Amino acid sequence: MKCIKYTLLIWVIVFISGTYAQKNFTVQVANFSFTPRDITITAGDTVTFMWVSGTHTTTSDSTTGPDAWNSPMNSTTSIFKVVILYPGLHSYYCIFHGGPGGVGMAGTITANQKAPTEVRESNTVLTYNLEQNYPNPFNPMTTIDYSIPENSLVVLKVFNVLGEEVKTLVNEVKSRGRYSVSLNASELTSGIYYYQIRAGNYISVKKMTLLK
Ligand SMILES: [Cu+2]
Repeated sequence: MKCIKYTLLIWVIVFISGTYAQKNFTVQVANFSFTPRDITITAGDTVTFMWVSGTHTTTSDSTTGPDAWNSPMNSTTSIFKVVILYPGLHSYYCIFHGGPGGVGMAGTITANQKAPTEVRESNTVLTYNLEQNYPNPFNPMTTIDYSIPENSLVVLKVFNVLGEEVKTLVNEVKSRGRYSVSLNASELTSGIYYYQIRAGNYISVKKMTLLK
């Protein structure tokens, strides 16, 4: 019984640590600017608007529902945090010094969809390993599996035949485990591509074919 409990506990911990780590972005609100003005985040991340000077608002009515917000920004309300839940473009502006058209004090938050990365196995013996994508050839979706035996910074990138980087699929510290990451190549042209993983001292490259 005890053993079953511990096994479950390990699975739960691995599951939680394998999910996307939420990040926080800060935008400074001053006379008469948002800095940085345009940011790119992942849906689920938090954006903190930090008051610097003047009297402003940070307002978004570009979406209806939880991602629309309106907050006064003056010295008494100096920090406003919003969790961006939905992928897409979220325009924001200051009511006093700008407007929804992007005139004056206005900016954008581009929220990308969370990468569907997940831990598949964990309590088995693991080595650093990059597996062949499947299906291959593919159009436009394919899956790449990899495993890491210890917590590591994992960088997984896609390159074209000229060695130019075309996509970053993973760039974060991952806990020990086996992972699956999807590649959507809908905006790439047919041809041979390479995907490379760097984790710890491990580097591996594999070839794949996009056939449209
Ligand atoms: Cu303003």
